[in-house]
Amino acid sequence: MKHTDLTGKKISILGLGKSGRALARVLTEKGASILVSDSQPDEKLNEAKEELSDLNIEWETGGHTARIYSGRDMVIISPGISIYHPVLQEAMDAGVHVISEVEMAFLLAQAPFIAITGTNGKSTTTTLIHETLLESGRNSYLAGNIGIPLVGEVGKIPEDGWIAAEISSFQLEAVEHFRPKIAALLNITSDHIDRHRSFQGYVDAKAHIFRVQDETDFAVLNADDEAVMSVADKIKSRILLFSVTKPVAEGAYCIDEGMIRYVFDGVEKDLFHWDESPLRGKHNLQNVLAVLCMCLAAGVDPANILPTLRKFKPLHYRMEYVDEIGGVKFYNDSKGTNPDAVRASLESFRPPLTLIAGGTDKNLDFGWLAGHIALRAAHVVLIGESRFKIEAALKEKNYENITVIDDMSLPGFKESIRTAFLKTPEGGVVLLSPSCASFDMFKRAEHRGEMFNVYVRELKEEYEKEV
Ligand code: UMA
Repeated sequence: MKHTDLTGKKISILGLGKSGRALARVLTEKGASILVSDSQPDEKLNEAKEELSDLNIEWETGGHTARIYSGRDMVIISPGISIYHPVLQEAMDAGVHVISEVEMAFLLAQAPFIAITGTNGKSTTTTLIHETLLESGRNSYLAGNIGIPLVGEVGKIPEDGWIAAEISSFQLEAVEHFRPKIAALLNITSDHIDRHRSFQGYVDAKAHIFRVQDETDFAVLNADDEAVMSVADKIKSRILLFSVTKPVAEGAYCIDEGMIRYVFDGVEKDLFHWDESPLRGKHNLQNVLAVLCMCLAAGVDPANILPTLRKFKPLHYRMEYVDEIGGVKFYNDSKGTNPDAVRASLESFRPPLTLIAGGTDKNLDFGWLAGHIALRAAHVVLIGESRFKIEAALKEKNYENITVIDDMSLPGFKESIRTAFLKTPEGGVVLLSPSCASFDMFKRAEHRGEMFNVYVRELKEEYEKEV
């Protein structure tokens, strides 16, 4: 049983996005004395100020100073703040405890966690296990990196429920006791190298999800992914594997997109043929196999998976079909923020396809992706900070069908969509799948997705007036 008495504790909260605001509210209710600190100037924090106006808390804006740790018992960081931030190093040197929002959520939770991480497929898989648990009559609550801070939810979840938690590598940087009953690592490909300093740093952060587990817990691993399997040796919990290429000792597999089978506690069984699922693509099959492993670990009848898949609606801005203009279909994959996500999205279409890509550079290497783009895209429209880096990678592959949009304002984004439309013949597809973060031009990936849909619809109205 965890015991977290926060009464009278002096706690600083860094970052006043969704996580920081949820932390401020929950911890104030628990009797802690709170200082909130954000790097943005006061005038940019009106929304946070208004939302927290009923709380008696101290404020520091325009940067983080020694105030965040002087005389404090603990510092809690939002996911967007790196553990390498100099002020946090100072805090730790001064002996002040620094933890992440997820760690605090774990300490406050009564219910067990099913935690899902990986470079791609996290939101879909977390939503699928959540909906499968509900389908089977269990209590489940969806939260985490999917957009709902865990710390604001865990207090509402009874002991007999499950917390279906999407967990990012950022959230795993400052965890100590975080121990999911079931933890899944779906895949690891290059992403967030700017934050974790190297690919190995990124893999190490992901592996934290298993660190405190013991043999009574479960780890769900993608047997086909080398980087995922590189962490298997250190895992102490019971491992369930999933594979789309080979049978596994314990877990789930499906070879050549045929029959889905599972092996668990000495029982080997066929579940359903992948053809029966409305979801398509190898990446979705992998997500479903991971869900199957999680069902086995949670003691949930896997027969609940197929009815769940049949009701499942694709998530916003993940290969979302937007509209059709003059025989050209528009797809919004604004959440395709790294090379492997874009590869998977490109493979879902046959040419002619025009790709809109680019955004904030996360120090990623686009060389490998450029090869895939050259094979699949008839034209590429490049936007944002990373436009010249992607252009150079494409030119390395002797690919020349490129338009670079230099205007990094919203009208520039609209122009990129119009250009992509003009470059695409009837029967073709325009795909926004940026392979980059969005902060150079937008508030976040959702904002980029929302604006894409708005501009596609405006373009449609303009087009219909003209013809
Ligand atoms: N800030 C500072 N100091 C800094 C940096 C930022 O004070 O050095 C402040 C900013 O001024 C801002 C606040 O921190 O006011 C933002 O905090 P945040 O970036 O942690 O944002 P939240 O709104 O709390 O959202 C976070 C996750 N954001 C990130 O990981 C960047 C959300 O994931 C998550 O949904 C939410 O918590 C709830 O758990 C978003 C994301 O982009 C979707 N995740 C990455 C991804 O999926 O690739 C990991």
